[in-house]
Amino acid sequence: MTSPDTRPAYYLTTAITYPNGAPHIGHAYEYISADAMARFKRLDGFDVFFLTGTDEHGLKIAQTAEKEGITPKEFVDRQAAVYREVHELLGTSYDRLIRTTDPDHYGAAQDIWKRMEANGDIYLGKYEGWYSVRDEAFYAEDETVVRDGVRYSKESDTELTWTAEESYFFRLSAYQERLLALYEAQPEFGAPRYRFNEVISFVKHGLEDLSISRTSFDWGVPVPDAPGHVMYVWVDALTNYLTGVGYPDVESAQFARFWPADLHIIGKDISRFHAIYWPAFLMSAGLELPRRVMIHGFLQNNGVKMSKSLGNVVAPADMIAQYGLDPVRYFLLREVPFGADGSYSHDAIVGRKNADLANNLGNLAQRSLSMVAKNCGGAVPEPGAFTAEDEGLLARAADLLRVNREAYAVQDFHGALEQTWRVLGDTNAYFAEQAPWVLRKTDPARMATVLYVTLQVVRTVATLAQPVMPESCGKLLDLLGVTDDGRDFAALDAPLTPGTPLPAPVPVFPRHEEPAA
Ligand code: ME8
Repeated sequence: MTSPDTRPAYYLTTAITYPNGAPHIGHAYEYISADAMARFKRLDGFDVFFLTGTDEHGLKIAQTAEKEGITPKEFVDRQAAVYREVHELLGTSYDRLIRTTDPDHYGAAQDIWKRMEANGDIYLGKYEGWYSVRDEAFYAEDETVVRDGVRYSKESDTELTWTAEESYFFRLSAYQERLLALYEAQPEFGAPRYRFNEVISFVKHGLEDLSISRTSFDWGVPVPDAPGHVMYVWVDALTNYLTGVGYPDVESAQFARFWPADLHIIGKDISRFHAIYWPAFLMSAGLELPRRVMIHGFLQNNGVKMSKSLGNVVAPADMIAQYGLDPVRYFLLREVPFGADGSYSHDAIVGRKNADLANNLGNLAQRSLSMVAKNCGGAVPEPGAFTAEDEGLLARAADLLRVNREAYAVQDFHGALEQTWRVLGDTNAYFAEQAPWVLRKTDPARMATVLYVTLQVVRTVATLAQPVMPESCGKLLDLLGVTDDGRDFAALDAPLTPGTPLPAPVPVFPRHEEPAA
């Protein structure tokens, strides 16, 4: 008999991507951030379920497939494979890659619909309005603008067409007070605060009922008992978060364990869907609400919006080929405070790769490990008595677990890395000042202590940075003689064991090299 899992559960998701076009670095950014979060929680003793995937229904997909002369299903099968490859490339440690065309998802979407209907929140009406195919959303007259005879959404600058059709509606207007009460009672429901405030003020202005079915096309989940109607893609899409953990089987062990979700990570353009529609649907369906919606910003190329027409859309594969996976992961999470908009450029990436990784971490590790290999019999050195300086540095390293936990609790990846690297910077200063290469001749016992302290900091940093740079930190932990079962955060309680044999050191964080012209 296996013993029961006593680990606390943690369930997180990314948005599910529209697989219409080619993956870009904005998608990679979201996957990497969620992956770091998932890995952090696993290393911190949680039983994590990490869901990501593709959003495969809707008019836009149907139209793109038609243009290519294939069926929507053929199109999404091909595109889902493209996104699966991106996840492979990024090393995303997902537990399920959901597709909204997965058979179990149809049952889930229809089940939540029936629950909302049974609660009296769905009625049949007629919709007329300005519709954006790209956004799969209707806009009110005052949210539109006309240029050269064409009407656009002010918010998304996408083209609009006047659409009139019979449609089912969700009584969103009835949820204004309950949503505001939720935001009041759970101020951490949306973050960062400045983005959540936009959502709150939108709700305060009043909510209109939401059109939630379409009759003009059939590429979607059929509305139960309503021939000709398919679900509005957002009802279907948001429900993926339930399907991923076993819904509609609410009695299942998986659903009981993981729902409600602890965290939805999404971009700023879809905050309303996640912080307004989603909790309203769940309230209507009598299901528990997610604990937190973390809204990240948009990435721009050299400060310029990425767009096909500008030809500045960077494919994740190209960026990784140029700089390496872990430097890209580190850069994206270190450079931009999570939540804010950010920018990337060649110089900025190379700067971080060389300064933070090659110099601050790689060089320190390589220098200390080489000295240990040559002068300490290739094993973790035996330290003597610690000086106040040694103690101070070791205490700061030991405190990094708390610092990282606090930062990850609010998805402050940037802050976590900044503070961790500050200790590394101070360790570099310590190493230079203590000059163990001089001590080698004058005081070998003191040299051993300095090397031990340095290795202990490097080991702490390598352990805590695994969520961001799994492969490189894994290699570094190999060099430090840390066994596979000694790499989680609980293992940080025990310092490195003197005498542990170490493999011959090899550099782990190379400097950036420009490809030969
Ligand atoms: O919105 N920088 O899918 P999507 C950072 N299917 N993030 C970006 C970005 C950029 N330049 N561009 C897009 C959808 N994103 C829906 C989601 S969830 C139930 C349904 C983010 O493929 C975007 O904000 O357009 C979103 O979180 C994710 O990438 C997928 O966007």
